[in-house]
Amino acid sequence: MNNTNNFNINNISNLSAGLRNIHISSSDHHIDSQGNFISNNQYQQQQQQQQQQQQELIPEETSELREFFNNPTPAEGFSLITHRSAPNGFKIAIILSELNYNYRTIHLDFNKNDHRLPQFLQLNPNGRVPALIDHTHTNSNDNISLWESGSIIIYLVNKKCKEDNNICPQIWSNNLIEQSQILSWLFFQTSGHAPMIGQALHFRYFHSINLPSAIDRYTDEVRRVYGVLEMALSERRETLIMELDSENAESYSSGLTPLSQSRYFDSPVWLVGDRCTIADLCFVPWNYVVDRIGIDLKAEFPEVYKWTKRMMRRPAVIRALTEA
Ligand SMILES: N[C@@H](CCC(=O)N[C@@H](CS)C(=O)NCC(=O)O)C(=O)O
Repeated sequence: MNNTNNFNINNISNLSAGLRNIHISSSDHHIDSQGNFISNNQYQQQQQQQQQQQQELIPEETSELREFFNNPTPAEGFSLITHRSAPNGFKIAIILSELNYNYRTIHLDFNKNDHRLPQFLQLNPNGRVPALIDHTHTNSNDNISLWESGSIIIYLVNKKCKEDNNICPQIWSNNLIEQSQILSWLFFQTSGHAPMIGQALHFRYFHSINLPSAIDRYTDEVRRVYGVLEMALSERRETLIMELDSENAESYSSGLTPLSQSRYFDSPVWLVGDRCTIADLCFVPWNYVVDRIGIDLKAEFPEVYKWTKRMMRRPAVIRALTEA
């Protein structure tokens, strides 16, 4: 593991590589897929042509997803339908991997309109990734299909809990209060964190015209969200230091000694309880790409940075980010 600012880990590049292929726009020019500068007008014409081409499904087109639907092989475990650069798909890969579930990944190709295939829309009426198929239901011939990353995560941890005679996996809880706290962060991630980064990326790299006010609005909102996380993690840090470093507690609370001098300043802290849960893990893939919208976690949100780095060292997370 490399300790650099942007969490470089050998081969954890599917996500980043996908995002790095996007076209970078500025006020009066764009860069096309061959790396040439083109004007706004040319860019808009290209976009219109692409959109027209995408209106129709091309039946003879081949793709991983079409292959998957056309030749259903006897499946075991789970099938995760995602995209090579979709952070929401990596979220599910991380949880599957943390729970030691077997899964295979099918990559959908938006350029081939895979997301409009009727078979895919049956799995996910929203036509987005991820979608997950659970092939493990022995008492039913039907595979269970799931969509919406938050809902899929809750399904997986509850399923594991049931399989293990109601012993919950470490990343979940069977305590109602803790569950509700975990779910608050999970819902916050899916409704307030991911979509804002998605919009910031869109207006920065994909939108047909340059709209600085939209870029600023979404980037500022992402910063606000990271402020919420930074505050929560800093509070956990303070509580941890006051508890474990009790002989110096007075000096810390009077401000004589900065908390950063505590030997517990780099100890793990988590959003809920004293262990890593789905509340924390769901943020990882998005934290990994946020530098693309000009946010430097290390400099601006140091607790978020330490927390993310710690999660990215987990073997299950490394497996998911390199294999999914
Ligand atoms: N709320 C959904 C969001 C799904 C979503 O928007 N996924 C992105 C990839 S991370 C996608 O499919 N984007 C394609 C598009 O917007 O056309 C979830 O959490 O599953």
